[in-house]
Amino acid sequence: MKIHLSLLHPKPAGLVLQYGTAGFRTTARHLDHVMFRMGLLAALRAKKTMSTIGVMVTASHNPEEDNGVKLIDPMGEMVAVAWESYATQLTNAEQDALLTTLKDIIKQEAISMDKKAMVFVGRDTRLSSEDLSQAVLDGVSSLGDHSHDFGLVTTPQLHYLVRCQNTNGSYGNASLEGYYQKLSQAFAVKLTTDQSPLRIDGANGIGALKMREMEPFLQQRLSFNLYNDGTSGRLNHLCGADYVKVQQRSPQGVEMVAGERCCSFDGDADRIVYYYHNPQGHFHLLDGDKIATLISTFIKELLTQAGLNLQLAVVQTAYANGSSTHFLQNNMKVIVECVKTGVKHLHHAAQKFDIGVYFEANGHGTVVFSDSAEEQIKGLAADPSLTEDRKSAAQMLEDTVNLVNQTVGDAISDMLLIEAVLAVRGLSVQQWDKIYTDLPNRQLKVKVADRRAIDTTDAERRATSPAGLQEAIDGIVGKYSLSRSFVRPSGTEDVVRVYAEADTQANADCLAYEVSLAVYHLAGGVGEEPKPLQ
Ligand code: NG1
Ligand code: ZN
Repeated sequence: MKIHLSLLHPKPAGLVLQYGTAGFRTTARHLDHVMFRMGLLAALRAKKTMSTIGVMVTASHNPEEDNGVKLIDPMGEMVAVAWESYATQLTNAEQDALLTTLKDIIKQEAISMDKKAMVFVGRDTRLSSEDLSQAVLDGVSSLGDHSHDFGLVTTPQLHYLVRCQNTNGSYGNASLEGYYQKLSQAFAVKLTTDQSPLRIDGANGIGALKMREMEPFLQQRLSFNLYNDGTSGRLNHLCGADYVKVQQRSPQGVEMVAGERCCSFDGDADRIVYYYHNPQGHFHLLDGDKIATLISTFIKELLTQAGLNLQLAVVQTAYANGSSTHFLQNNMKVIVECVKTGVKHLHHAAQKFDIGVYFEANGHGTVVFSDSAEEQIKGLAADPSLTEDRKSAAQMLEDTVNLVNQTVGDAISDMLLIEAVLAVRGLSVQQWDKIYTDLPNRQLKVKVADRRAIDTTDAERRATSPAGLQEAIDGIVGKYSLSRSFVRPSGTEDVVRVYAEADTQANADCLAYEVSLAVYHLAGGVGEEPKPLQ
């Protein structure tokens, strides 16, 4: 064990970081030692699981100056929760305690150190990502293990690569070419000729680069124009899925034409939202909830048409628009589950069903199929005795299985699926939008001295501490109609998030403001007091 190499990636004394909603995420200046140590941990996890493990260097939708790291488990999922605490322990161990901490983990997990491990590493387009991913590679090699550096990839591409590698190619070929081939073959739809080109906002990140790479594979089956492709603008700055969702406006750098559909990726291309301007120039957002509704309706209809009896569920978080939950439960009659924020929670909940569609309102989501569901779909699609109607539904379901990246939310794969559904169903973006009407909503952030002062329960919909906060929120919510509000500490930023929805935008804004004020006063707000929104 060449642990002395860790001295080349020293930990700033006293710095404490937490493995949050999506790994470690903070200013890039504080991450060199974290990356080295995540290289160590990934190698241990690879030995433990006797599989290839992934390490992705990215801070997703955060500003360019930040960076972060996520670990990927053998089937392309987020790393097991128990290992998140090892990640935190290893990251926070002071330099002289590193070896002991490492040995403790090896002992606790009874890891046999004689077999060589393999770690796949990828990174986004941030300036800091190249050096930081080198630190990961150094971590892996200091334990004498092997790594494969895939360089610039989207987060979901690395998840895909890891799964392919660990399933001996049955999920696809473990190369970027394999990814492009798999998706473009499944995207077999002939798009209707009246579809205007899709406008894609690449957030000046990796997604734009990878769309360019994929273009030849699609062979003009999808007509699109790329904006914010990273050639001039700054990553995630006034653009990208998070900006569009939170600001509820179109990004800079995209030419908006009334009625034409646009979509935005986030900085590592694991999120996507759609939007358009109506003829009056009003912005309309189609977020993760609208996407989940479109996809689950499509799958449900295909299941009926194919005569397949499979249980379909949609998994959401507290951020899902109340209208979407209502529509899914009451109109579509599908099972809806609400879980805590964070993809790992959604992913695990979705895996309990034959087919689980999960989306965060911010546009991170995918569909997961159980092995048995996949077998039944494939079996039916290959059955020569089927009627044309059932056969075509079964084949479309099979294409859907192949088109989705089942490991994690994937902007490129989600986009292709959405485009396919719109084309097959002959839906315009406006018709899709009309499936249900969102309740006006607002998301705000409040700075507090210590966001851990807030504890929540009931899938984060109620606060259990500090004392009096939930009662205050209940009181405020009671003043508005069709209203709902909740608060929770962010797992990726040093803030408390406030969400509110109500009958009008003005009321949603007032409600969000009043609740922010309550958080500020009852949970140790710092800096300026929240101000009313205009
Ligand atoms: P936090 O900062 O814990 O709210 C945000 C998103 C999550 C998830 C993670 C990881 C919201 C409200 N929260 O988490 O849904 O996507 O980032 O990227 O969108
Ligand atoms: Zn992301």
